[in-house]
Amino acid sequence: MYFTKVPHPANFAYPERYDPKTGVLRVGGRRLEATLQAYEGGVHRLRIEDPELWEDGLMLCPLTPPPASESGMVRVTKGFEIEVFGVKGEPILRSRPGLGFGLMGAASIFVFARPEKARFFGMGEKTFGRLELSGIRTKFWNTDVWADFHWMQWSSHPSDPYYLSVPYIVVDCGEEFVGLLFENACAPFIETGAATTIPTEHVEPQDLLIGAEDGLPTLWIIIGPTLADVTSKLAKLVGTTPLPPLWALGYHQSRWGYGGEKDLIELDTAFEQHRIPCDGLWLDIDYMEGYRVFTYSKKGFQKGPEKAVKKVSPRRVVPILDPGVKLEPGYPVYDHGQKQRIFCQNPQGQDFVGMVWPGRTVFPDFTTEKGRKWWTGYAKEFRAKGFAGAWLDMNDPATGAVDPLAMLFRDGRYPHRFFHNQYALGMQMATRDGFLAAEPDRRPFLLTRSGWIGTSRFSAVWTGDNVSNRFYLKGCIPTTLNLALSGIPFNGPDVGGFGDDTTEDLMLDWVKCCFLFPFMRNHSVFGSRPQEPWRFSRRGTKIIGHFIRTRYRLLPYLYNLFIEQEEEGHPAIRPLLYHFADPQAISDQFLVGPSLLQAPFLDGEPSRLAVLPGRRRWFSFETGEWLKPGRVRAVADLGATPLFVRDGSIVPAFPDEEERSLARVEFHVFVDRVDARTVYRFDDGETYGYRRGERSAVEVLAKRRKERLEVEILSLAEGSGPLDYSVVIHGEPGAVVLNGQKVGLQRTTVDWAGCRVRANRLRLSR
Ligand code: MIG
Repeated sequence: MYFTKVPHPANFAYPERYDPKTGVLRVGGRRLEATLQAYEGGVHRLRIEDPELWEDGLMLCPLTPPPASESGMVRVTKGFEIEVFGVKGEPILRSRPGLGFGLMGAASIFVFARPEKARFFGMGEKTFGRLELSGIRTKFWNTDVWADFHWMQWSSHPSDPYYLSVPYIVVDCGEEFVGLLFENACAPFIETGAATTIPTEHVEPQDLLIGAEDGLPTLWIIIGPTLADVTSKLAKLVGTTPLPPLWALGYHQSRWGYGGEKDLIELDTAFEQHRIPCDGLWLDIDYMEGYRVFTYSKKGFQKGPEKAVKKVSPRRVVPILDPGVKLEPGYPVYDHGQKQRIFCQNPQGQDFVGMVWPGRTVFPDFTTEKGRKWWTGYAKEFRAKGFAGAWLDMNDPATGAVDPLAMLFRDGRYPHRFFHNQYALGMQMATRDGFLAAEPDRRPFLLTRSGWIGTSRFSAVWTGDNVSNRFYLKGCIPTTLNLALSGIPFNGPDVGGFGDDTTEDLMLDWVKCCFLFPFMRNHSVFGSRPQEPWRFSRRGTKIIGHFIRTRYRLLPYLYNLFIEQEEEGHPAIRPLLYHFADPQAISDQFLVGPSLLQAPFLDGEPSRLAVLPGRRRWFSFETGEWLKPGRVRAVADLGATPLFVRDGSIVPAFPDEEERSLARVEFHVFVDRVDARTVYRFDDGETYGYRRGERSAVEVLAKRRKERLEVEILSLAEGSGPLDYSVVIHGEPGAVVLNGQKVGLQRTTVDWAGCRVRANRLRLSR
């Protein structure tokens, strides 16, 4: 498998004839059939079929398009050129003339002329270090980065491809956006204008190429007026992320080396002592007996894992699960799988063998129903031990130094390339089923390393093995943002860095960068400098603790963003471009929901510029002032970070970081010149009750009327009971009226960014 080379368009044959009425398309002497289907809201599917060449139905997780529609915004001309029209009826993207679709053996390609001034985003999980993705040639092939690339490469340079693949690109065509999702798992590739990585004297046309080595070419085309619109439609198509349990949005502590009860208790005690909240305690491979999946080390758990889990409750324990099964007759999991013939085979019809942690290893075939069911049974038992989550590692699949191409699927009938990228997805599906079988009314929580289109329905994602350095700290923002734009909203990096020793400076910057990321977990490799929050100077520990506590205070806001995500497909973390014009496609700032803006320090610089986008003012949490939009210079401060809130916002927060009931919140009102409205929703944070109507909703309105601020709070639904609230006003209001009654104010201070700012709490007589 070549990672960085893609076929040249000149090696493909292009349409000779096309009959739009029958769909018959002749390319390179073959008779193909093209179907273009439009769906409501600007979603389209273009599919080219030839049953002799490509098999249909090889996707483990089918997509869910909106209802079909008669009228579409995509046209295929007689010469089989694809024309994409914008919402205003203008053509915004079209094939390079004559090159609408190309065929080379079983390989396929779509060649689009790059629209003038086009910008590109998405591409799933990439580490190019920038949000905008012009001039990139990339493949989509899940890799085990540390094993597949040299350390000189991954230690501080982009490695590509990466762990998780989503062959998706969103084209900013100027006024409108087009999302292109290539639903084909056979090593697809995308090129966004001639890449500059390999020197050549020839200037190639700036085309946008999308293709694959093999497999049914299915191209989804999503059109919308804004990035937000296209992203939400993509998310619904691939599947939004089901609302996670509240605890999963908390802080997580992991380290390679945590292996049993003793570690869990030590962590529990230390977090308690330092008064730092932490909901997830993670166990890496040492908790198993000799790295055998679904076993529990006798040394680590003298009284069994159930007891240990109970001891650290209500913190949750999340152990790792590797897909590889030790090849060892006598080990029940192996024997059972062997007997049922659920392992992947090699071309000789034997079980394919890789070399991973337990030594010689065989691999469950998650692409078959039978293989998944088999795994589900074990996952169910695992959940029943009390583990509230599972951490799915090595599902790229990692085979160590063994070439995975000899790993075949479905009784050896399918070459590796058809399912390589879907392997992790199958593991996620099977594990989630097991969790639900054991606890049908608890929302499962899974974290995975690799993944594919549809992973969003089953699992959160961490961005794999990074390194404790500034390259990875800086890169984590664009990586997470582009993942979120690619339909993988619940993701985050190893905070502090996995490989190498972190430093106090780096750790503080990392925590300040990621304390509001969708997923926040501190994880590090064995043998590296320990990096739990208390492993730093007293001041450092205090600062880390402060930002973790702030995350906890803001959980009601984050949780509501995840509710919106499940329903509408908007990710919690967003690039500035999501809501504002952003000509620079800023990679070192981001929005958390519509209201919060962060511009963290990433490079140890003494000061930095932050762009405050849009036309409204922004409240600075460092100074307590309202700032005009535009550029501001922020000065580095060890204990603080630039955090801004948009005028016209209401942010629900917990009254303190120990609170876990979503029925008790403070509404923080940020109204300078713009009125604000929000609907806060809550439920038990744990079960599927919310799908049965057990959810409450409260509408909050805040209007500035001259010197007076009018706040209205109305209950819209009480399926999860009434809300106990208070109100905090930021900025300096004159009088405040709440639900028509004048109310008194009480001075208070609020500290979210490492600085105390003055605020006013309403005196509520209740
Ligand atoms: O070969 O389980 O990315 O987070 O700590 C390494 C040990 C296997 C790779 C994961 C990492 C985890 C490690 N795993």
